[in-house]
Amino acid sequence: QEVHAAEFERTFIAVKPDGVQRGLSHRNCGVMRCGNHSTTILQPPMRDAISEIISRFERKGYKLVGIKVVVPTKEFAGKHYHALKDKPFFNGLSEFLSSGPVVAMVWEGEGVITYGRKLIGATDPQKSEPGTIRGDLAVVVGRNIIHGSDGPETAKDEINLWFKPEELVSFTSNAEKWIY
Ligand code: RTP
Repeated sequence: QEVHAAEFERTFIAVKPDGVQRGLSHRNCGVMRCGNHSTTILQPPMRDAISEIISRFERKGYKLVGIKVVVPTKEFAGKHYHALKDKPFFNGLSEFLSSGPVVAMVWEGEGVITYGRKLIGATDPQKSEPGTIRGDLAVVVGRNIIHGSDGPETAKDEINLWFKPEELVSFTSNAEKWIY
């Protein structure tokens, strides 16, 4: 089946500050001593939130077409979550999203918006199935480590909000004819 990259849909995925910090935090680091040197080593469960998320999308067959690390302002975070502006947790949520680095990504592929949400799992990690990103890696709703667009319109809006067109690439990977 011949499919053109241009036909594929795109979604906005973000590793939120909790997911990023889970990976970079020195809270649980170990120290290895070697002669006069002491080296900090991140313990395996703490170093892999970003790579784990990327690899789950990659393994499925989706394609990364944009990625950057940003610390959004609270105002920007508020724009991102504008649909939730009447919720009691809106202020805290915007503050939280702007509290540290976020890994912003655009993923491309057939069904990536809906299936991406499946990979992510239910909003509340207590309700996400094991095997999903939140089910496997998160515990509470306020720290559910990842965001994914919930439909074609939000995907378009969120991609436009976070990325300039020139920050996204369009390419056909060699693997594609074995995926589609
Ligand atoms: P996201 O937009 O982050 O992918 O999450 P979602 O669609 O699964 O959930 P949504 O209802 O859009 O909520 C956005 C984020 O708000 C936080 N939240 N906190 N009761 C609460 O304290 C509460 N409910 C939602 C979560 O971080 C959720 O991902």
